[in-house]
Amino acid sequence: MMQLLGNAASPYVRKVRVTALETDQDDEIEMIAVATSPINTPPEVSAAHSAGKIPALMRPDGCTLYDSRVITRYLDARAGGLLYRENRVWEVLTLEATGDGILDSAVNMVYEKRVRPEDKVDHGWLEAQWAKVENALTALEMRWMSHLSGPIDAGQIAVGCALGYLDFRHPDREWRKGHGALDDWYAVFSERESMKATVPGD
Ligand SMILES: N[C@@H](CCC(=O)N[C@@H](CS)C(=O)NCC(=O)O)C(=O)O
Repeated sequence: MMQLLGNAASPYVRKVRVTALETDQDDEIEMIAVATSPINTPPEVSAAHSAGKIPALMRPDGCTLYDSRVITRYLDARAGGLLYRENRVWEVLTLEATGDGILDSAVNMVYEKRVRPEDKVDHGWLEAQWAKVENALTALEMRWMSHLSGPIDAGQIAVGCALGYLDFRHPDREWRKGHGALDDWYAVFSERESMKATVPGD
């Protein structure tokens, strides 16, 4: 049995769980629930992941894997390689990086508001992070819609988890406004069993 250090609120962990479900490996992974923040790292997380983050996948037959992109690619390789198809792997990886980029900014915003004392929260910095998210949403609509409407892959999973996280933590930002094509795509993608089984919660 493999063990996944994670929790149900982390969008990076969700990428891994969706991948496990889509590749039919969910019953081989047990999730060990842990809470992390940049200023509070449980010892089991520091022991498993050098940067003290989740997800980390502990395997009985090999080294512990991190970060989410490494774990999703490992699980896919184990299942036959359909989510990172060789003939378009650079597109898949770039789309995955686009989804992860949205997450990096969106997660940073949550930490800025949650971890910093209220009088030290930098609102200019928050807006600059959101501008990165907006820029990525526009790039997805301008360049990636035809790829997104193809067969499921790791890039789509990353984008799906990123949009789900915007709904979860930044509903006030209304990401759908001005991004109708992405909204339509997500309405269909979020109905997948793997997405419905991993809706984030605290
Ligand atoms: N690039 C990493 C990001 C992982 C990450 O930032 N996870 C958050 C939870 S959502 C975390 O553990 N944060 C703790 C910290 O920043 O120290 C990945 O894709 O796995």
